[in-house]
Amino acid sequence: MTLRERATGWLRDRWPLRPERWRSPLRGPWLTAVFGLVLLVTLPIVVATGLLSYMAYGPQFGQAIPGDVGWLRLPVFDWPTHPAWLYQLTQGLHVGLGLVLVPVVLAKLWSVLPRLFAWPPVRSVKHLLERLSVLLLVGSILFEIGTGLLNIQYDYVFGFSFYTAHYYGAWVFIAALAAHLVIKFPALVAALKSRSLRTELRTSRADTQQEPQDGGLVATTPTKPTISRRGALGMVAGGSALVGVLTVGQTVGWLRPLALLVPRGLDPGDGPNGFPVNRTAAAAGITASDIGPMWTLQLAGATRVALDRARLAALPQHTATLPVACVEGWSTTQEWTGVRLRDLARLAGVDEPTAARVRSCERDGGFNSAMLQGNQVLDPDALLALRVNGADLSPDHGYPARVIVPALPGVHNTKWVRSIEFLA
Ligand SMILES: Nc1nc2c(c(=O)[nH]1)N[C@H]1C(S)=C(S)[C@@H](COP(=O)(O)O)O[C@H]1N2
Ligand SMILES: [Mo]
Repeated sequence: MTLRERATGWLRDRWPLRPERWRSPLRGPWLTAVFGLVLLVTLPIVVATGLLSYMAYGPQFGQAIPGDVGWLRLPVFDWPTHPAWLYQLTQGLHVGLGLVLVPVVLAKLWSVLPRLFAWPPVRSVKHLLERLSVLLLVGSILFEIGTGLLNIQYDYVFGFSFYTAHYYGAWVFIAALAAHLVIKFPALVAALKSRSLRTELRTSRADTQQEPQDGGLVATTPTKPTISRRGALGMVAGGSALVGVLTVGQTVGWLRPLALLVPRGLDPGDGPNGFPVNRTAAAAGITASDIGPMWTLQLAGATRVALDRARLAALPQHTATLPVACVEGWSTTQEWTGVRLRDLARLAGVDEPTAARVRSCERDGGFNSAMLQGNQVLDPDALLALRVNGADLSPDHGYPARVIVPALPGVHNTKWVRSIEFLA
């Protein structure tokens, strides 16, 4: 034996994660491929809806984050106003599906642990490249899950912009996933064909046998199975179902008591204004005098107009049932009444606005202004709402007046509106 062989042999025997340590008889290419197939079908939906959310924020106005993404720029289009639940659907899918898939991602990682910690870590240049792509893949998905989870819990522990990090992290993940697919697709197909799902779902623990040795995933010194493959798949599916049940209440109102993961409390109170509040008037620094009897709405366009609340309430009113759909995944659909934005544009002398800038009474902070596209101003259901569910807006929901536009990301439905400037 050469010195080199002896040295690597010595290291290998002392490597705490050496192959003999992974002893589950369930690990094997087929099980890994089943988890892989589930993720292959679903993760692209999470990625696509995430990128759509970026588009919905209005990158053409520089109000999507990060603002300048260089050659990663996506095609610019006006985010539609129909169907009104479009952003509720895309963002609900992004956050909801992202959460539901966490158990599957963890199971997939568990299934390939022996390979992640294989010894020697690198055998050839090709092997090195393959391992680098896996490192980026695993690193980026854990990063996206971690930042996403922290964000929906409003826990900005990290010292960087969530949006910027989550956006670039997504592109690392997209690139690594593409490379992984090119490398692994033939193995995925072969592994899926190697066993029948139906048979596995009928196999008890006592009858559970290892997959044939593959020189990687399948244990060389297996223990007896403590669970069948059917049981393992059921456990992962059950974990996903549990997360799903704890999540749907974010959108489906009557299931809200089950939404244990929502950070803003389970009970938004009752009455016409009894629905979730993202930022309260107090948290936004809105004072009683900001929204008291002296409040007026300032309109600007071809002319300037100031309207107090009584004059606004005397204008033709329109009612529409529309969701507030927050980027953090929760949404709530209510019946809003107020003045059409296009009527206000006309009052300001702009019949065909190409955009509008809405400002709130807040002194500073990221939420005190939002740009709307022309189609978002002109939609017949786009409102400056004064009332919700038949009652005046509460201060927390934006009294004296708030914007509510179909399919608009929640954050741009500005509350406590002070001024609207219509651009021609
Ligand atoms: N002026 C102002 N408008 C705002 C906000 C804010 O903080 N300030 N929060 C936005 C966000 S992020 C969301 S999701 C919705 C929530 O509306 P709600 O609190 O009435 O449910 O309001 C939006 N409008
Ligand atoms: Mo939001």
